[in-house]
Amino acid sequence: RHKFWETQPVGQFRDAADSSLPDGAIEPPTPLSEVRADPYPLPAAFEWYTCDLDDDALLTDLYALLAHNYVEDDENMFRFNYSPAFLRWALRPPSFFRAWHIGVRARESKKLVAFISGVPARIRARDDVVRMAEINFLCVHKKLRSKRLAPVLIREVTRRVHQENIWQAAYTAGVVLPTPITTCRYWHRSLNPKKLIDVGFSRLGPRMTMSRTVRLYKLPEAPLTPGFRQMELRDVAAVTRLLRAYLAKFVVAPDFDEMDVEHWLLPREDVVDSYLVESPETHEVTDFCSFYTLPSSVLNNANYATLKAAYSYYNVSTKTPLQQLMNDALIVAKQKNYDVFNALDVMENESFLKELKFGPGDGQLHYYLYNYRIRNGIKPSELGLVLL
Ligand code: NHW
Ligand code: EN5
Repeated sequence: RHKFWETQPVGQFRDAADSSLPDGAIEPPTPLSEVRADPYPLPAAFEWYTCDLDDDALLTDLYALLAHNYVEDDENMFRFNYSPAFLRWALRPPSFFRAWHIGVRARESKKLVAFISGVPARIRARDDVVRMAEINFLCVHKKLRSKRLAPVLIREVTRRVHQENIWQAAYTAGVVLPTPITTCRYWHRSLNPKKLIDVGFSRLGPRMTMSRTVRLYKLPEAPLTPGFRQMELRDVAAVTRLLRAYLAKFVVAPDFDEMDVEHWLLPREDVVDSYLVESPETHEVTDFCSFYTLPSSVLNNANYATLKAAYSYYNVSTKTPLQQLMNDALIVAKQKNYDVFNALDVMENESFLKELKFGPGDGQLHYYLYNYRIRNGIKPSELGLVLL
């Protein structure tokens, strides 16, 4: 059934019941001298192209490839529209490898027709901190689908990751592959219900009028928690301490240091937003919340071209109840003109979703590890990892 995935060191559906297999690597590393030295062959009309994200022309081409060919919902009403600034941020964390930004171009026209990327990360599974690649932005142009190009891209990124002596990877997908470590649900909190209904993102509930719906989702003008403010560079050490202590509670989570926190969580306009609570008395940083910005193109709508969505990222509460903290996140997202606030049922998110009027979406997100087995998988609430 899975001609490609059956050949890969991933949990196989047929082994799912076998709890005698140990946690950890499925196959051992091979000596670097045995890692294939040259790129996998592509069909003759195409060539590999290592992307330079400093190059504005390349970035524009990558943006356009994804804006027209990347992920859509199951009814093809919306398509992710990652901004150029977001792509630069997502692909250039501390110690990134340029060789892991892999394009495929048409030899003749030089048009970018496919892409896959990896970035390095330390990810902890139980008590094992593992150097991994986070794989994302796998995309094949719509006109080149179902020609088995994706397996070539995946093998090539695997080879380039192996060349850095890294043997594990983490990735998410909306489709079921062998074998998820866990399956999460998307939840959505309307901020601009009228627009969401107009574009078909949500529906008017039974026995609900538009004005009742608008009232239902109304939020205060400004955050309510005293000491709630944007994160700044001077907060990196305190946020790192808070986040490390919090992520230690989960079975699978990133192992962030201060450099990671500075990159992934320091606010960048229209890319990532982070807020914290600084105690007005002690000036201690006690709570933290963040979201990233990922608009979707609205396909085939006469009135609107894009939906502005915020996605819950990492949140930590020690003094302010998580529900109150996330209510403030909703308030600032509304102030900043987002149409919807999305969250997965990971970490402790279940504790605020219903209370804050999030509703379950029709999309799921499956989490995967490559060459790493976790017996019997984990629950979404045991997962402390959010990929972009
Ligand atoms: S998930 C988003 C993926 N992208 C999209 O959905 C964009 C729209 N779709 C497309 O561009 C986030 C194409 O449909 C794609 C497939 C390119 C998805 N992951 O070329 P063929 C990520 O980026 C398998 C993995 O004919 P296609 C994470 C499929 O099961 N595999 O199909 C990426 C089949 O294999 P099988 C996927 O439609 C993680 C084969 O591809 C997949 O023209 C990558 C068919 O290939 C997916 N999302 O192109 C893995 N979708 O065995 C990283 C389909 O079933 C692994 N397939 O026959 C780790 C690597 C690093 C290791 C380092 C140690
Ligand atoms: C790799 N990083 O399906 C990501 N989104 O629910 C790749 N549904 O937006 C994998 N279908 O439920 C991504 N509205 C996998 C997700 C792909 C995109 C996707 C879903 C997630 C989504 C919306 C729109 C559905 C349109 C028709 C949805 C209902 C919202 C409603 C608001 C009010 C309260 C109840 C829920």
